[in-house]
Amino acid sequence: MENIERVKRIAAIHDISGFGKCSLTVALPVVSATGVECSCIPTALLSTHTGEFTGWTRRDLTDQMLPIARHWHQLGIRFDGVYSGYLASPAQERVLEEVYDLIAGEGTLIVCDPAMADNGSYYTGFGHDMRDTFRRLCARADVITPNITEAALLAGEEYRPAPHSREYLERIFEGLAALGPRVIAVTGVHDGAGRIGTVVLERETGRRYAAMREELGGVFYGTGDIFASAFAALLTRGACVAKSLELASTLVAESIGYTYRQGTPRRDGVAFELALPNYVRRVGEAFGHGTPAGI
Ligand code: PXL
Repeated sequence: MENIERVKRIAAIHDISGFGKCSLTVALPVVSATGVECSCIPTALLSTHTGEFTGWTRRDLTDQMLPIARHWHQLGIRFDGVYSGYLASPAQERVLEEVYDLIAGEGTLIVCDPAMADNGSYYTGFGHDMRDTFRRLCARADVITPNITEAALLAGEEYRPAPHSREYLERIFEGLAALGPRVIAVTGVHDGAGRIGTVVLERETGRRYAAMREELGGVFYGTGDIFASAFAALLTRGACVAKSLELASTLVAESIGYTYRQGTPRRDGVAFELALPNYVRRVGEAFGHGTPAGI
């Protein structure tokens, strides 16, 4: 037998929005494209995401989450990563805690994307109780990936539109670090020089990393989910924080680039499908194409 890398496995816990390319419809392809297996526990089923669409259908799947996790536990399935995002309600916090107890062992990377707000406001149907829920869930996570609105809410800071000063970011990172995660990635940061991107604090080393690119203006739906899916999968597969940030950010930037040039409606999501081939190639190079000599 050839000595090749074992395929790592992630449990993605998100809603499935049938149209609009976010949450599970993004996590499944992006995690797979990273060379990581993606199992999923849907938190809710919607016809579309809730941003800029009206009239969407929605079914809360809280009652399915624990039975799924119990079945996996009975089967002895092990997970290298558990990556959660959009929850149907604050009541899913307790369910998620139990899911962690059932499927996350020692060495399982817990990634929490506190998907609850953007551009200074909560998503439809959410309020401060969701912020309190995510504060507790982020305390249990190794890695968190809030956007700047979510980061300000979690850190107890006021939301400020762009640009984001160094001193404002410092206060936000301090507040998030107090919650306890090892790696904090804040997306949607504007540097005041026409650039937008992600700033990461790795607490063990105190190192900060930033991936900033020219801003194209406006809102691109689903980009936070693309970033978090790639970042979670790269870290779970074993890449370092710097490489994970670089690869995940490039995937997001290229997806936005294709969408911008195509001029498709923003609410429909970004054309990440066109950016995936390059992403897969870069991931392959980074990991030595599955040989044990990767990063
Ligand atoms: O992309 C985050 C997200 C996920 N799921 C649902 C959403 C949103 C953002 O609006 O509405 C259902």
